[in-house]
Amino acid sequence: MCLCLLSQYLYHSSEMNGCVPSQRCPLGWTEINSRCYFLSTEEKKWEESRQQCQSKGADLVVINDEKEQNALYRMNGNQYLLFWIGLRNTDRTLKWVDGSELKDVFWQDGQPDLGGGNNTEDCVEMYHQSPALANWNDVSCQTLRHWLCEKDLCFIL
Ligand SMILES: [Ca+2]
Ligand SMILES: [Ca+2]
Repeated sequence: MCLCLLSQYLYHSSEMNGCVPSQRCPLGWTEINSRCYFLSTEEKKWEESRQQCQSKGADLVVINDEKEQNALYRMNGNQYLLFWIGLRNTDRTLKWVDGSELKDVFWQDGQPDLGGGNNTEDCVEMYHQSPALANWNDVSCQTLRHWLCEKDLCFIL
C-alpha cells in the first residue's frame, strides 16, 4: 500500500469541488490559520463588496470562532479600520453568507440595535476601535466600507 494512492485520491476528490489544495494563497491575499483573506483598499456597499469577493472565487468573511475573530482584529494594524463581514439580516434573521450557523458572536456593546428601531441596519461591519471580542455593529447596507474576503487555501481550476 503506498501513500501515493491516498494523495491521488485526495487530489481527485478535491478536484471535483473545483479546488486543488495548494501551499499558498493567491498574490495579494494573506494566509492566516490555513485560510486566505483579502482586505480591500476600496470601499463599497455591502452587496457590491460581496460581488467583489465572489468574482475572486471567494465570499465575504465568515467568522466561525473566537480564534478567527482574534486573528482578524486590526489585521492591518489600523485601529480605525472598518470592514464588512459576511453577516446580513435577511427576513429578520442574521445569516452568514455561507449558511453556517451563527453561534459565536462578537457584538459591540449595545449592538445590534437595528438602527435604533428603524430596522434600517441590516449589514454587519467590524468596528476596530472597539475591543477585539466586542466590535461587530449592524449598519445600513448602503454604507461604504472596506471589505474582507475569505476562501480556502486552494487554486480554482
Ligand atoms: Ca471563516
Ligand atoms: Ca448598529
